[in-house]
Amino acid sequence: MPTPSMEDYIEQIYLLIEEKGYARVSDIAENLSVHPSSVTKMVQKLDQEKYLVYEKYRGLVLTANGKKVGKRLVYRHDLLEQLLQIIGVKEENIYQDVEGIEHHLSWDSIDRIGDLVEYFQEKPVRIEQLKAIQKKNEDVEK
Ligand SMILES: [Mn+2]
Repeated sequence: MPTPSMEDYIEQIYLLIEEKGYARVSDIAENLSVHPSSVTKMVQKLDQEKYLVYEKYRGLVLTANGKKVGKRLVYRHDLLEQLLQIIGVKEENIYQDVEGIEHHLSWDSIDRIGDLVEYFQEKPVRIEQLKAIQKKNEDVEK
């Protein structure tokens, strides 16, 4: 099992390779707001644990397992963003909140949240009903 920090790296590497076709140490460092030397260290660790293959002058490639894990981590992140959007969390809070919670839920909870998101998406009237409750609670707070 990757640690939360390893998960952040695998997730970013997966996204970069999806977007650009490759993941450079400098891009990973920028996206995670860390020093490039930290990236090099973590990349070596991820190489040892067989999530990727790292060659200093040729860049890095995810292994089959690294891709599988990366795909699941990106799915988890996107799903949690969808959940927060549906329940009406302000756009400016969504990314940071997901970064804060994503590592701390079991896959059981993730799958149940998947059901919940589907529940709302299946019938948009359910989202409207939730909004009506929020409106009522906001009025009470005022
Ligand atoms: Mn994330």
